[in-house]
Amino acid sequence: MSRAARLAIFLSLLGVALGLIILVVADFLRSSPGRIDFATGHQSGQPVQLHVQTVGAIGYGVHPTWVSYLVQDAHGKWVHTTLWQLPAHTEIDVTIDQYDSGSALRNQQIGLVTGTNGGTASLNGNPVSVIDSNSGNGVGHTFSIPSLGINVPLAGVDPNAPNVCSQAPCDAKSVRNEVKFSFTTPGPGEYPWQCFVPCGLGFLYGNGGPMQAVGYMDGFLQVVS
Ligand SMILES: [Cu+2]
Repeated sequence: MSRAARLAIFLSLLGVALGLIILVVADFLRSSPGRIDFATGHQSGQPVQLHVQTVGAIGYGVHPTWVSYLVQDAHGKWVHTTLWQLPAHTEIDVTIDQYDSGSALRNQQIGLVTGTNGGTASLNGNPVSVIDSNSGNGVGHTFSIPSLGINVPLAGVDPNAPNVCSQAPCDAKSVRNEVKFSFTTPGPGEYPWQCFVPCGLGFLYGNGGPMQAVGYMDGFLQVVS
């Protein structure tokens, strides 16, 4: 092989490698979630209304089949992020619209509601302190902030309902469970939150993919003074 031919092969391989690197970086930048700011302009002493939803498949973006959380911004728009900036020492009134089906929990402990104001949550208007995932439609996800001792199990919807949501953002036309609770933010800091149900279908023990990805089943409360 001539020197020119070898050089041509080398350069074309280099081109392919550079192209792949650019694709990976672009994919990373595109998938990096933004942040919703609930702290700026917040009136001291007023509770913050935090409205989130969980979906069985986000339906768009780089991982359309992944389970995910979404959050509603101040203008009512559903945003695909799990990074929330919140004011310190403030009551956060959370509403979670859970649109995903569920299963029996591997660990019954995470069927308990813990760490919320009053130690309780409401499920479709009824107070609950524990969900028995071995009956009904099981538990689909949890909303848990381990460093604050907060855990709220989210009961699954009937997977055979005629109106199961298949594309986010979901709305009241789809079958859902409405979970409400309040908690109080501590002082400033970064507090990781996550789901503890191994809901990453298709990944080892269900714990990969969306379970390990900020923006899907993990996030941060960025509490500011
Ligand atoms: Cu989950």
